[in-house]
Amino acid sequence: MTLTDAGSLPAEVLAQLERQAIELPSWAFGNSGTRFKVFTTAGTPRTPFEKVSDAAQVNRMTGLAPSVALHIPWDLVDDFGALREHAESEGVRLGTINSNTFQDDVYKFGSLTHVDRAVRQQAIDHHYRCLEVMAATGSRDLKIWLADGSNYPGQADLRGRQDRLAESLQAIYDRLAPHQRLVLEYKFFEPAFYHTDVPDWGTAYAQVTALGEQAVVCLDTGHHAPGTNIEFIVMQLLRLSRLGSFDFNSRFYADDDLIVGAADPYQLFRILVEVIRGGGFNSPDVAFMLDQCHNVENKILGQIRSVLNVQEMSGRALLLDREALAAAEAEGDVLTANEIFVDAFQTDVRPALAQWRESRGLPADPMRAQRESGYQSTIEAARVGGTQAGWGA
Ligand code: RM4
Ligand code: MN
Repeated sequence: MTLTDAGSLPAEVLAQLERQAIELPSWAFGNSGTRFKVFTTAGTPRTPFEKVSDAAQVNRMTGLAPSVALHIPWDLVDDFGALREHAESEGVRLGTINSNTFQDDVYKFGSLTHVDRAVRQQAIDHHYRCLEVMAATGSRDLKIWLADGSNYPGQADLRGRQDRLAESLQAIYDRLAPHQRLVLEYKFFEPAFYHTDVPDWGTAYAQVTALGEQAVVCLDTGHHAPGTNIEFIVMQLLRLSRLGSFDFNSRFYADDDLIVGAADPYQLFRILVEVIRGGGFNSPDVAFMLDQCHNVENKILGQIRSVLNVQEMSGRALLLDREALAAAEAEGDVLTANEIFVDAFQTDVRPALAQWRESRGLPADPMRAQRESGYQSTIEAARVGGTQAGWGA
């Protein structure tokens, strides 16, 4: 089915889509790559200010991306108040602060889990610094992803590391302001190849529940073993009131950080169905974020494509006829239930969304509008001498 005009999308679906907000990662606008090569691109931001400007351009084209996540220390600036004002002047705000304890030599054998108390304290102090940044930026969420792990059996005491992790996280948690949250992100492997200290949702859940109500889990869609039923995890974390945020991206093999919805649109649909089912859609408790790297494609267009993919798939998921589905489920009518589910997934909402965007003063086709805007040629001329931001900076 193709919904050709905005009127064919139910008003309650449009009302939900109107409130949708997807946070962009500052690092998506810097050059990134693989361990083989980081290709440079013309117009790459030279400063966090320019990354924020590029993110604001995505929001201007789509109306979907009102905030930008920062990575510390990649996005350290002398004056975060000035960065905040810059963001506001561009019509966006600063969002989640992501800590980085994976690039200093001292963290070779771990950070918050390290055997050496002094190294653990250094990692804890980095998070205290992030909390200071959050006070200046007005951010609510401190997101922690750890590279901690080991490469060889016997290299590390798994239990000891888990106990130290709990202690370190508690030290950070205890400094949160009442409105702030600690968001713990899991990932099954990489850079460590034998064990990872926060490898799965269960470990993240166990750690955050021990901390208290202000600690929640981040689900990065690229951080599972192939074949994992991610929507089941979404359901479970929502059921347990601990799903704090998403890092959306897609993958074919490992943590590929490709454009969300590019590798498996049906999986994205299934995830969004569970988010809606569990009350996480447009909920302040569940932050929608992208965590992607555009190694070979244009970065601003890559981000526009990404938020549009999430919007389109949200529209389809909101169309799911839940009453009919519940009836078919109750009757044990397997094939009718599956047809109802697949019907929603197969509904093309793109023409209807284009018309709806236009009715709200947004470009009907944000990709085309960006290509025709002249923004890219302007930044390419203005940012000569731009260096790599983020990875390998
Ligand atoms: C990690 C994780 C984090 C991100 C870093 C750059 O794999 O996904 O969310 O901040 O990469
Ligand atoms: Mn992530």
